[in-house]
Amino acid sequence: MFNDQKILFSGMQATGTLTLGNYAGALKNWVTLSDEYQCFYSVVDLHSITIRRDPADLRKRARDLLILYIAAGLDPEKNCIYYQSHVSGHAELAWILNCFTYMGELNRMTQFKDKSRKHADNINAGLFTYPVLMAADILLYQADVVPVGLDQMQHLELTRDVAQRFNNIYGDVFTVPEPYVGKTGASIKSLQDPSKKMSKSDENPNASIYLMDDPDTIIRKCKRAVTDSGSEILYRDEKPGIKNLIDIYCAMTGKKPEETEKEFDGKGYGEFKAAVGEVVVDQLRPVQQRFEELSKNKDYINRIIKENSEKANYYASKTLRKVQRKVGFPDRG
Ligand code: ATP
Ligand code: LTN
Repeated sequence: MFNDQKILFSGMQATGTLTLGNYAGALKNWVTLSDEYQCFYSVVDLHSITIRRDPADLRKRARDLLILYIAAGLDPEKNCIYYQSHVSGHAELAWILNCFTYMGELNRMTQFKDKSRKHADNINAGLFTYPVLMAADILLYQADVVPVGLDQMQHLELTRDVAQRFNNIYGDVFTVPEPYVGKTGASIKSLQDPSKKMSKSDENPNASIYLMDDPDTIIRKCKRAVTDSGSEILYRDEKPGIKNLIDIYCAMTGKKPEETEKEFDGKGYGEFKAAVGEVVVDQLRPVQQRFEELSKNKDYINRIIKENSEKANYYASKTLRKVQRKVGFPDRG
């Protein structure tokens, strides 16, 4: 499509304030991957309205998220950073793919089951077909790889199945994407309950470190993180609290768990927790500073939004036109 680089697509919802889990498990890897791939990173706002949102709040969070992508180190001149709602092809392709996805497949999606339990008063059709929109996001850009957390793997499998099904009928229309699960930081857990993942929608603010938390708050949250009985810094499944803190430390420093165990051999939980807090503060400081600067630079951000949405629309419509032709819609002359 562009040069000989492979294509990568990923996206995040602007549903809350990003956590360290989102950063370590997604954003940080995105930055590394952006050297190797031609990347599309979307703020997936169409997905966001599957749950009722306050409009002003959604608009603000979506813009902050887009700025955060850049603040985290993604070059917006090189990567296509854009709002999903600015490219109508996502919704158009999603409709077509809806007609190639079975109810039975969607019924099996665990995220749908979880979210319908959580939002029992608003189990809308969008929530049900959410994975089809996600498939459209990916297939629209003919993505070769999709970095996702393990929680999204089922959706990616569905995307592959739908792409293959479509290709079997109409010939090679879609690239069948491969998942990419990062080596480090695959799953950061809640600081208050290490059996759950750290999540931006967690109601307990002490459970998550937010990317915009100030240093004192970060240090305090790390100190208060639940730990296990015993006193040694060991990377063991039986010690999920300490294991999680080691994962955080490793994600921030690039060190391995064994190295971390050695580094803190003979030291106590208190000292280790303080060290975790410090490395998180050090990592997040430049991101926070850049976010503040970029947020003030409205003209620059507006230009990025405009240019990148044009770029995304260009590539999206190429695929969309092809798909429309294949299924039998009339030519546009
Ligand atoms: P929500 O609470 O709204 O479901 P979330 O915090 O779980 O949000 P998502 O929007 O589902 O986050 O995910 C955005 C990206 O961050 C995905 O790639 C996901 O895999 C990754 N991610 C989310 N939470 C974690 C985590 N705790 N550890 C590692 N990666 C994570
Ligand atoms: N469902 C994903 C966000 C998402 C996505 C995508 C990720 C929407 N479309 C396409 C990768 C590729 C989530 O909630 N993390």
